[in-house]
Parts: sequence; structure tokens; C-alpha cells
Amino acid sequence: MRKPFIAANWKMHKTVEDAVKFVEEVQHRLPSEDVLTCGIAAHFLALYPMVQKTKGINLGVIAQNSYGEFSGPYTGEVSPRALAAAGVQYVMCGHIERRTLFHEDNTMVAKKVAAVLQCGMTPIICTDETMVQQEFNGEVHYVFAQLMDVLSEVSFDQVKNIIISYEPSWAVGVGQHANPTLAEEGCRLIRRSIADTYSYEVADKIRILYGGSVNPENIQLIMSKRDIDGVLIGRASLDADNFLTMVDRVA
Ligand code: 3PY
Repeated sequence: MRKPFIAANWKMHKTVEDAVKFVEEVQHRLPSEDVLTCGIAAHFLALYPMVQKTKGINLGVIAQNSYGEFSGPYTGEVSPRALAAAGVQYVMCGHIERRTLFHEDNTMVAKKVAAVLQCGMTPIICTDETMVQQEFNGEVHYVFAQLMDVLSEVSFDQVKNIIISYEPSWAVGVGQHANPTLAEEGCRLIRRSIADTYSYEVADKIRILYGGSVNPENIQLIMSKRDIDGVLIGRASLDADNFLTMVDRVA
């Protein structure tokens, strides 16, 4: 059985103080790690204080990005080695907002994924597609091609240590979630791609998340789908009570 993974993606919201206050509000109200995994993706400044605050509680700290090299003359970038040393456990790689607003392509995302794995953290590899790409049934599906490019440097041994998210672009940041059947189809295609490329055993264990306007009203329906093992929650995760309601609805 794959354990559900419920993660907040705070994007560029909250000050460090707000982030710490959020952890204080939720820390005694989270379910046990045996039931599900909870995580928060915060901006870089908030990560270290959050690592300090979340010791011993079921709230993994997730970076929203990192660079594909360990150190060097890359002004303004953040090294995955520094993140791992600070106690960060997960790194999102290739979120659709990084791709569309900051021009990240598959080659850059592949380097990030490889570097994150080498530093002993878990990459949350974000895949996405537009409605047109989803409807176009070409010989090679867009999400399959994107995922294979991004996994190009991931070995058979490493692939069991990844999490993948599927975030259809028409549902991200707009307040309107994707049709759960279509969301499930995207996640199923990803699982099949992993099975075909690596193995059925690995595909069966990997957690695949849906992201795109998840909220307390739709989370149960989305999580009722067999191939959806968790969610990345945008705006609705900013409020502590809302976040806890969503966690409780899955636990
Ligand atoms: C959203 O729901 O807007 C997201 O980007 C989740 O990652």
C-alpha cells in the first residue's frame, strides 16, 4: 500500500514569521506518520527555521527548487548540498510555474533531479500538460516524453526514491480543479510509463500526486482515485485550519 502524501505548496507566500507560526498552529494536530506523510513547500528563507520547528513531527520540509550543481559561481542560485545540510528532505523539481515563468526546460530539470538524489533528498518531480497536449493522442504522449527526459539521469536504483506530481496546466493557480477522472488518467499514464521503463514493482511503490486547485471540498473525491497517492495544494494550504481539514479528510 502506498502511503498518502499531502503537501502544501506555499509558492512565494508567507514571511518567515508566518511560516513558523503556521507550524506552531498545526504541530500537535497532525496524524501519525504511519497514516500519511505531510509536507510543506516553503520559500528558501523559511526552510531552515521550519526544519528546526518540525523536528519529531510529521511535517516534512520541502524546497520549491534548487540548482543542478553543488557549488560554484552561480549567483542567486541555491545548492542542493546546502539544502540537504540544512535538513531539508524534499525538493520540488520543474513545477509548471518554474517552467513557464523562469524558462526551465527538461534538461535543466533532469540535472536538478540528479543533484537532489545525489544529496540524499527526495525529488518531487513535477510533470504538466495543457488540455491540447492531453487530448492529442500522438504516438508518444507529452507527459511520457517529458517524464522520460527528466528521468534521463536517474538510475534503476535511484528511481524508487522519487515522488512524481501531475499538474495539468489548466488547473494550476486558477481555483478550478481538473476533472478527477482526467487527473486519474494522467497519474495512471505516469505509473504505466514507470512500469514500462523501469519495472512494475517500482511503479507500484512510487507515489504519484495530483496538483491543481485542490481544496477541502474536492480533496476526498480526488484522493478516492486509485492512482492518485497524494496532492500538492496551492492557495488552499495557506490557512492552517484549512490545511488540517484537508489532512483529516484523507487520514
Ligand atoms: C496549485 O494548486 O496551484 C499548485 O501549483 C500546486 O502545486
